[in-house]
Amino acid sequence: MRRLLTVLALLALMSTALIAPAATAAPKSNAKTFMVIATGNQLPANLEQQVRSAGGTVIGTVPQIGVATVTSSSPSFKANAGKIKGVQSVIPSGTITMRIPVQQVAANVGNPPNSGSADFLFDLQWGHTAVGATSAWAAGHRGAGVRVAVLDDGIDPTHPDLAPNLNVALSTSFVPGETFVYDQPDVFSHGAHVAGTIAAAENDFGTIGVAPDAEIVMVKVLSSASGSGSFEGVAAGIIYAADIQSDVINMSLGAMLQRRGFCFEEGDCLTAREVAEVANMLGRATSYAYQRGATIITSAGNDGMDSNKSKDIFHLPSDAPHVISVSAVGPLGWGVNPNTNLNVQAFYTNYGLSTIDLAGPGGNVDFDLLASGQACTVAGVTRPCYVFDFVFSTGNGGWYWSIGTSMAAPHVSGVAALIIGANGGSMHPAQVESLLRKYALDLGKPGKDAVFGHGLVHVGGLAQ
Ligand SMILES: [Ca+2]
Ligand SMILES: [Ca+2]
Repeated sequence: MRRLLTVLALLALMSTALIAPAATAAPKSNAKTFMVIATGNQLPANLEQQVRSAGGTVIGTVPQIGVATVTSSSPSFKANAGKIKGVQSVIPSGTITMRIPVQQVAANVGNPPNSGSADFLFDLQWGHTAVGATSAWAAGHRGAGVRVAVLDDGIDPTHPDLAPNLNVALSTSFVPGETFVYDQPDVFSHGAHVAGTIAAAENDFGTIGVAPDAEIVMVKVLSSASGSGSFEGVAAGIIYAADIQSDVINMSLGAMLQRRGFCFEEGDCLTAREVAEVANMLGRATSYAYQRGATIITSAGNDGMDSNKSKDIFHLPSDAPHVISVSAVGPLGWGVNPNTNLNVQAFYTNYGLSTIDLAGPGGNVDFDLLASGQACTVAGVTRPCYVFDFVFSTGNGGWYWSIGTSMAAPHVSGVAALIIGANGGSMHPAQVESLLRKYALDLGKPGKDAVFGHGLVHVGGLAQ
């Protein structure tokens, strides 16, 4: 019963974060925000003036894909703006939770004073063993010359593990009123965790990323406080990342949407046709980035669902074109037995034959171990044993453990950075994906399958 309750508690935690739009929307002012989507990738000439005539004000544009953000308090704005020549649709804008940690545990640990240990916390990072990272490092591949844009909720730019590889000048924010810095007092910066898995520095301190010499650019598209973002903000972030010539774009974020319609946190709802327009807009952004040479890697989501089973649901941005969608695996009891299988399908991961491309280490929960209360000590750190099956990485001013497909995707981004680095720092995304598939370890059913896609991401092929 206790185990069942724990499972239910976790699932409840997930589902409240996931499915329903918040019932208590923010107080409404008269002004509403809209996405104006052009017929093609080009915004109509003198759009600002035409929007003004329709009763609105342009507050932002993504001209590369023909998208503008507009506010208006006129009840007839939507109908009027829809008549502007070259405008395909005018749809309500809003935010939706796209940062979905399944569970996280803070870690008040650090390099013991005078321990003499190099990157002491590396020994908690079983994900590196799963993907074979050290074999690539030994062969000289460390991601040098590779730029990875991390679209997320911000970062701690002063963290000793992150600062060496963070490009502060290029880091930016598409969240109104927030800088690229994680601005909350807690340690749980999702963006810092993801960035550290990709490229925490090897500096005799803390943790190490899969590609410890890669460059990180933080592109904030989710609010640090709420984990919410807008679809046009994500699209703008993708375009920005492409325009600064990012080699890899990591998006450990997303939302499961119903094709027949859904509502934003602010209360405005989209029709089926408008949901399709949102998907179309994100597809324009991912296609733009792909054509400019970015390998795009996203988390498949934590709903524990076979996304091929229901035709009414899909996950964005992982189901957008040219995106590598990553499911999650993890051990069950690594703290008890360091030789345990690291590649068990995670209980929360989404899966689906046509949606999953690769699997990555995202962490798992052994519910029996959790219920037992047993404590383990790994690398001098003592915690309940089940915690060690989580992914350990950097946070805001420290480190923490977390699980989710959000943790799996950055392992793939790190491996992609190693592959691109080994090719001199540049590679066509189709070629990157081809090598990711080639080097992956086939798990489960032989060949491509619904849970692991083409297999568990791995760098073994690079080291040969
Ligand atoms: Ca380090
Ligand atoms: Ca397989």
